[in-house]
Amino acid sequence: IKEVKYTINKKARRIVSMNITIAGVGAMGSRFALMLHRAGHKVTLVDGWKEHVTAIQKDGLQANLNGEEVVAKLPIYLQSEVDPTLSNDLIILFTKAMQLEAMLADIQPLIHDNTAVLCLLNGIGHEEVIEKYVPRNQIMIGNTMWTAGMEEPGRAKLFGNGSIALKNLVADPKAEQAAYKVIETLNSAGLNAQYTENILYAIYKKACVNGTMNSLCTLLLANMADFGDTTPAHNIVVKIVSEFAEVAKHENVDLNVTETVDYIEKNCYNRDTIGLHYPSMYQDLNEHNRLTKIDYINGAIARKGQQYGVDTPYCALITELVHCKEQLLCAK
Ligand code: NAD
Ligand code: AOT
Repeated sequence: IKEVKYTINKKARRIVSMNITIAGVGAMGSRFALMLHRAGHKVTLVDGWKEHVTAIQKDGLQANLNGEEVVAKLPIYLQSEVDPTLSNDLIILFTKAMQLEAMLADIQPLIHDNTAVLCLLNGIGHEEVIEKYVPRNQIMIGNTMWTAGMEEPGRAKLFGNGSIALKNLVADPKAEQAAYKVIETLNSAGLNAQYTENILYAIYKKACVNGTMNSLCTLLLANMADFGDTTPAHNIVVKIVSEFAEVAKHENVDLNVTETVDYIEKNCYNRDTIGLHYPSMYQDLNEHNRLTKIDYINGAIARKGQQYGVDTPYCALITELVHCKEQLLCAK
C-alpha cells in the first residue's frame, strides 16, 4: 500500500499550505482528507466513531482511490477529545445531518477568529444549526457532486469525479475573499470547486438529486444508472422535483424543474462517471443497517409543504416507506 504523502502537483506548489480539520471522517471526509493531504495541506481528522478512530490511529486512513491503494498517516482525535491548541484555517464539516449539532458542540474549541467553517452536507437549512456555534461571517455553505463509500472502519472506497459549489453565508467582502481562498485550496487538491452566487439554488438542486436518487435507490435496491433505465423513472423524478420546486418558491428559490430533472438524468445515470454509485442512504440502510437522513431530505420537503400549504404526496410517501424499511430492518 502506497502512503499518500505530499506528492504535490506543480499547480498546488504555488498554494500556501493550510491547516485543515475534517470534522466527520466517514466516506466523504476521508475523500477530502486524502485529496487535501496529497496536495500538501496539513490535515487533521476529528470523528466520533471510536472503532474507526482506533483503526486510523493504528494503520492510517486507507482507501481504494480510483483503483489505487492509498494510506495516509494523519492525526486523528475523537471529537470529545479535541486538542484546543490546534490552529485551523479551515474546518470542513462532513457528518451526517443528525450528527452535525453534536459535532459542532464538541469542536467549539477549534473554531478561532480566522477559522472558515465549510458545510457541504446534503440537505437543506444546516446553516441554522451552524450559526449557533460559528459567527455567521465565518460560515461557508455549499454542496458537492463528489461521491464516496466506507468499506470498513479506517477504509474508504473512492471513485469517479465531482465538483463543489460554495459561497460565504454573509454578503461581506472579507467573507467573500475568504471563500475564494477556500476555493483555491480545494482546487489545489483537484476538488473542482466553484464560487456560486446563487448557492441556495444549488443546494436545492442537489437536494433534488438526493430526494430522488438516495431515497429511490434505497427503496429499490438499485444503483442510480439501473434505476434510470426503468420505464417509470422519468415520471417519478419529475413528480418529486416538482414538489421540491413548489416548496422552494416559498423560500424565494426559483428552481427550474426541467433543468433540474435534466441535470439528474444527465449526471446520475451516466455509467462512465457516477451512475454506478449506490447513494449514501442506500449504503447506510442496506449495507450498514443504519438509520437514514430521510427526514432531512424528502421528509423536510413534506414538513415544509405542510407548513406552506403545498401538497407533497410523493415526498410524504417516500419518507414513510423509508421509515418502514428502517423498522423492518431494525436499523440503528
Ligand atoms: P458517513 O456515514 O460515511 O460518515 C458520517 C459520519 O458517520 C462520520 O463521522 C463517520 O465516522 C460516521 N460513521 C460512518 N459509519 C459509521 C458506523 N457504521 N457506525 C458509527 N458511525 C459511523 O457519511 P458520508 O457518506 O461521508 O456523508 C457525509 C455527508 O456528506 C452527508 O451529509 C452526506 O449527505 C454528504 N454527501 C455524501 C456523499 C456520498 O457519496 N457518500 C456525496 C455527497 C454528499
Ligand atoms: C450523489 N450522492 O450525494 C452525489 O450519496 O448522498 C449521496 C450523494 C453526486 C451526484 C449524485 C449522487
